Amino acid sequence: MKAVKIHHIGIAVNSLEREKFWNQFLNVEAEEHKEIPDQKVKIAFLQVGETKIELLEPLGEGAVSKFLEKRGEGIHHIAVQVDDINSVLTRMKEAGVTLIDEKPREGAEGKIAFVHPKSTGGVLLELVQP
Ligand code: CMX
Repeated sequence: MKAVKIHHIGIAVNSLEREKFWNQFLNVEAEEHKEIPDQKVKIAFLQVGETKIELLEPLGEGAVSKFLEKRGEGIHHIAVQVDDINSVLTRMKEAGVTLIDEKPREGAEGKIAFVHPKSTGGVLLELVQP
């Protein structure tokens, strides 16, 4: 198993209107907008080279609304693409890493699992296997 790349960086925003900044100054357009009701977010994906920026606007009370209340807008998570998410999760679990998802679930971009920031040096980590 190997980390393939930074798949995306999630930024919590009060409104997806923030994407205008990326349009205006960096010439990046959102490739897709999506609502993910079970995660209580609306997202915009902006492709920047090999990596995406995922803007996350809360859709009711959930992880992102809580983050915004506590910390304000900012980087919410970093998503690393891996080629074998099950094997990474198994090895992390065996090593006592705090997993939010012990098994992968279906996310916007394929199989995903979150790892708690307390095991990663304060950054919420998302594993993605498209
Ligand atoms: N990044 C870094 N630290 C974070 C954090 C984040 N995104 N969210 C919370 N924390 C910190 C808190 O500030 C807190 O720190 P202190 O103890 O120093 O105060 C600590 O982690 C624990 O916080 P908590 O209040 O116990 O836990 P929360 O209820 O805030 O939940 C988390 C935190 C990460 C477990 C929860 O947000 C979660 O399960 N996230 C995974 C799912 C998710 O984020 N979905 C939204 C995105 C979906 C998508 O991209 O599609």
